[in-house]
Amino acid sequence: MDNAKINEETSGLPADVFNIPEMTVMKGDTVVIHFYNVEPDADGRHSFTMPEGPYTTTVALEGGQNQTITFTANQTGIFTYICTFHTLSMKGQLVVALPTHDEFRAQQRQ
Ligand SMILES: [Cu+2]
Repeated sequence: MDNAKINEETSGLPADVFNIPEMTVMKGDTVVIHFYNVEPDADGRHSFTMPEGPYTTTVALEGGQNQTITFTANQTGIFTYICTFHTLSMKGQLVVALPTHDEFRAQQRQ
């Protein structure tokens, strides 16, 4: 549902940031992250890394590559994601919230 694109060409953001620094999903959601490394050179590496918790993962890409990361958000909480190559500037948070009653009912109907 969310793009964790790094797109310094069009976003106007300084280099080496996630252009989505916070993602909020509901418990039970299937989370699909389209991770693009838009660096022009292959050696401009970035990763999408969740270093701990139930969604621990790391995907490292060279410039120009992209990869889709999919998981089920079955535990609530706030989980940090980083780029292991730029730990100071590339950080974000995944918020997994409890659905409201109406959202829960909508989920059950899917
Ligand atoms: Cu990076």
